[in-house]
Amino acid sequence: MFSKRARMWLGLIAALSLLSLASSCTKAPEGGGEGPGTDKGKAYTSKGDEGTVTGKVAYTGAAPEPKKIDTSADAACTAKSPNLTAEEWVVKDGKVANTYVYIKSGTLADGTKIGDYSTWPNMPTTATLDQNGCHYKPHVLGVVVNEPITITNSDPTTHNIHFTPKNNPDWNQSQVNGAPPLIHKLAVAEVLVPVKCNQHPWMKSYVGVTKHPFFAVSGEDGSYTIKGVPPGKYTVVAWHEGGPNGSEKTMEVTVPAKGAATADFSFGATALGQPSSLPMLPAIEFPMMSKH
Ligand SMILES: [Cu+2]
Repeated sequence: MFSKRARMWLGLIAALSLLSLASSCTKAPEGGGEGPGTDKGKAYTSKGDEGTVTGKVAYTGAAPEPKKIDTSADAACTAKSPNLTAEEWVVKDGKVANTYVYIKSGTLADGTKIGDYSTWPNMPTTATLDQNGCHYKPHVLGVVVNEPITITNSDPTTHNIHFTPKNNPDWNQSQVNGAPPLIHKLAVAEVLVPVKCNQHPWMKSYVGVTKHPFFAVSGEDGSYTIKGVPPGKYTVVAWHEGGPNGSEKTMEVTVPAKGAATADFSFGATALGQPSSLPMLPAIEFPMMSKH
């Protein structure tokens, strides 16, 4: 009888240990490739006290004039977009559109890091990149890792969309007039991925890829809002294209419970926000720069 009870206990212990093993295995799904939020990391549960980061992006000084694009290489482009201009700087009344603003890092009020999490409430599930009038709409797009980007061709011509990332695989696909949409996903966080068109060298777009949904792109009035941010202290970065890697401004903010933090940025001559730290290279690295 005793041995029967002992065997029962042994069986129970074995079953319990198997159960705990199984649950610990399902806690952290590996692989990070099946869809948004499957990357390794914790899931954030809303506490109902989330706030926002909001602000405006300005241009100080005289904004560069938009350059006219010569579309004569493709008559279909010229016909549809006779007055196409470069979107490197879209400035209206001193406010800058197309600036990608995101939370780069930070610590939540409970001491955890924003990078500890890979699943957040309200992760975006779909984004669209349209080729329309021989330019990309939108010009700057934010997505989360593995979010499907639907690429459409609204033009009576062939485009060849070409993602040129550093951390993700290179990807380029031809899309003829009337072809069904293409779907592309980026599995690794990267700010930002340049996108070009192999048919039309002037076509450019930038896609920011993050593990969290805390990003926004400034509108024509320069404003942006990042919602659902847990209370905490964060480094907010405003990225704007230009040069080989774009230019960044950073700012530290504190998001209060159910409150808003303001982070205004400016580009141009005198700028708000700290320029991101550039490595000080010794002069010997650039002998051609020394004066003779
Ligand atoms: Cu094109």
